[in-house]
Formats: sequence, structure tokens, C-alpha cells
Amino acid sequence: MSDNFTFSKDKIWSRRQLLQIGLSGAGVLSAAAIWQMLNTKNHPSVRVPPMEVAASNGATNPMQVLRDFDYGTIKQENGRTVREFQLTAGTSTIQLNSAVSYNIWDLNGRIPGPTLRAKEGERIRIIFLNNAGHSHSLHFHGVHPAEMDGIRPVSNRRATIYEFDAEPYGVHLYHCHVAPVTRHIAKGLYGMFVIDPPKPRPPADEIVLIMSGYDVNDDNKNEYYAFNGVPHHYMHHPIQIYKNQLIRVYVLNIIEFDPAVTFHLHANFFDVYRSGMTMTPSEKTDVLTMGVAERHILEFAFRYPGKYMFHPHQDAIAESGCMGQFEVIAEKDSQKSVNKS
Ligand SMILES: [Cu+2]
Repeated sequence: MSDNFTFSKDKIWSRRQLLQIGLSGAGVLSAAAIWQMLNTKNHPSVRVPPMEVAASNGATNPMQVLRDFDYGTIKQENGRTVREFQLTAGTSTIQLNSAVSYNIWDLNGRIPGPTLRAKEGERIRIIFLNNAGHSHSLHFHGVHPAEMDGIRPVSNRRATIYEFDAEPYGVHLYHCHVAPVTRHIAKGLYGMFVIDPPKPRPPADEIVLIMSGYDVNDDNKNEYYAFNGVPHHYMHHPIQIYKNQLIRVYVLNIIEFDPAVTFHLHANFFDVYRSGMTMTPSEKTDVLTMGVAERHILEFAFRYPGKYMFHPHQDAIAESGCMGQFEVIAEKDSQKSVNKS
């Protein structure tokens, strides 16, 4: 198979050239490493229980999706910070339960796609390679010129670059915008895009929860639902968190075919930062209604140890897989904890 990708303006780019314009390679500092250093310097540490990362289920590993942020690669160009990401669409299979496997489109080999993370004001460059056998695109929520809106299909084996400024700060998303969008999203082409505010939020154990649905028989109704790709995963593998530790959940509803769902947390209340676009919470609740593509930041801490469920309160949706639980533990009960920041 050819190792060449064609950009929209008919220029042929080899993988080597793509690497040279910054996909990876020598001389480019890892943004993640820099971020970690800054956090360590400026903030007291956040304690995170060691995570059990089980073998991946086809295209996804919900335990890995949970606390995994893609900070891209930082470059300085003409006095400006450019944060560059590479997203490659592909095809794979996911096991929805012991009997049902489902063909999906993935991004960088996973569903949901990587949680991209930047700081407000940076220049963002997304290098999108489509290797998924069908035309796709990446449409980012945010503020950008029309030509960067990502609604133009990118053919199979072609590539394109989206470039725009990271604004405004908040928790946003990206997804394929090729018709029918319902199908292209429900088959896996979506992810979260977090833009951090200029003044960082307080240190917290940060967790990504993305609600999605699967219509496996094409009847425009979902038969299965999930947090972070795999139905019921966090029921069988509870998310361990520490007692009295501030938890910051970045939550997104990308369930197609259902107009809205709620997010409900057991035995607690959470502060809501709508669209992640404020530094002070707008409300405190235990049930939050979210239309399709709505996303928020939720903050809470648990006072008592034990297992606590979270799920949409449309209970049929929860029972079809969109259900999980936190396991609150005392730090002394953990063998070794991970110093996160
Ligand atoms: Cu698509």
C-alpha cells in the first residue's frame, strides 16, 4: 500500500514530509513533559490511585481514555506557540458485549478519539490523515474561519490541515461532519477538545467521561450505550478515586438519535461549569440535562468510602450500557498511589 497522503490542494506528501513538518521527530519537545513540569512547579500534588489498565477491547481501552490527555507537540513559529496534533482515521472492531462485535471508525486507533488539550490563545494545527476507506472530515467546535470549519469531505488516503486559534477556553469537541453525520459520529468519529483558561483551574484528579450510543441494526435507534466506548465497562471496572480529593469530570454527551440525556451522580452533588466556559460554577445539582454535543465541567469530592454509580437518569439508556461507578477509597488503603501532577 502506498505510504503517500494527498492534501486537498493536490500536493502529494510522503509520510517522511509529514514527519518533517512536525508530526514527531527529533528536536521537538514533548508538550506533555513541559506541562507536567509546570504543574509540579506551581501546584501541590494531586493524588490519583494506581490504575488497572486491562487489555484493550478492540479499538478502545476505557481505563486509558479516562485520564489520558493529548497535549500535542509544541513549536515556536514567528514568536507564537503552535500546538500541533496528528489525527488519523482508521477502521477497527469493538466488542460491545460477549456476543456482539461492531465495525467502527476510529481516530488514532481509539474510540473516542484522543482528548486534545491546549491553552487559550495558542495556535492549533491539526494534521488529519484519512485512512478509513471512506470520506471523512474533522469539524471543531470553537471560533475559526469558514475554511477551517471541517465540513468539506476529505477522501480516503488523503490528508488535510486545520489551523485556528484556541478560543474560547472551555470543554469543546470535534467530530466528523460528513453526511449522514449521525452515522459518522455514531460509528466513532468524535472526541473531546479541552482549552484551558489562561489562569489554570485548581489542581484536581481530572477525568474524561464521554457518553455515546451504538445503532447496530441501522434502525435510527441505539441498542447499546457507553461511557468512553465500551458498554458497562466502569460497572465491571469501577473508577477508583480518593476520598476528599477534588474530582474534575469533563463530561460530553455525543449520543445520536436520542434528543437529550441526563448525567446523574449517586450520593453526592456536583458544581457545574457550563461548557467549561466559566471559572465559577453556575449551579450545584445531582442531575444535569445535556442535549447532543453539550459538554460541561463537573466538580465534586466524596466524603465517604464505597461504590457510587453514575448514569443518565433515562434508566433504559443506563441499563443498555451507559452506566458506571466510582470506587472511593482512603489513601491509606491504596498500596501505592501515583503522583499525578
Ligand atoms: Cu466521517
